[in-house]
Amino acid sequence: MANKDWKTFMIPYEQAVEELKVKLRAIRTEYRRRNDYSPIEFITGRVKEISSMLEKANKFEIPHDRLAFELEDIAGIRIMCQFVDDIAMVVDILRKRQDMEILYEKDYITNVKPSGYRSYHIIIKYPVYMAAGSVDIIAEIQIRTLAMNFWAVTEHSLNYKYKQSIPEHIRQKLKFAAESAYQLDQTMLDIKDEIRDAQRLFEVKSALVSTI
Ligand code: 0O2
Repeated sequence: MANKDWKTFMIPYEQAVEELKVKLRAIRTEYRRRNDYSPIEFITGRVKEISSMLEKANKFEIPHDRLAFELEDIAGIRIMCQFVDDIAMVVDILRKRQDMEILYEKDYITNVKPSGYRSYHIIIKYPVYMAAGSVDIIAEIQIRTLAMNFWAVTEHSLNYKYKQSIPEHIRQKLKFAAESAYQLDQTMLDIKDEIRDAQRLFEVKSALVSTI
């Protein structure tokens, strides 16, 4: 397929990512407007680079006409939460939605990956309304804490640097760091109520200052 055709192939994925970011950010806005605690801290989204999509297709010998079915993260959304138990709240919110169908879920928090990776993945089917009609696309939503995200983003960049072959001594450090991030999440969970009270007070103070 020519580069121009790949760009056309990506249009519904780009639209899906934009729509999902708006819709999911609206959940956070709603909680905030009601002065309630939001289980969503922030959201990012991206479409896979055409080059890395083709690299993955090559690696797993996926024919190009099967990519839309077999590559589930061409459209990817990441939801970051402050606390581990926020993840279950976000999953519940997503399970109730009518605008997407959950195909399956992967719990890499209970089933930690050998690398140390923790995250909750939901694979969805999402309809995108294009000029010619609707197209169902597959997208991946990753839900994780800020600590899990810090670890994953760092490990991802090291994997990129070392072309997927991170030296053993660094790999060991990363595993240790993953456990430290997990411990941090557990400790923060223990004092969640204290932290939430403090954040509420801080928000009231900031609002007062901004009106002066
Ligand atoms: P990118 O650049 O983020 O798009 P498999 O790898 O075959 O076991 P599968 O089906 O490809 O599994 O998907 P998986 O592992 O459920 O989820 C794939 C995505 O999850 C990855 O996409 C990463 O975003 C993230 N992920 C999974 N494992 C790890 C890990 O060990 N470290 C980090 N940092 N991220 C991970 P891509 O395409 O690999 O990368």
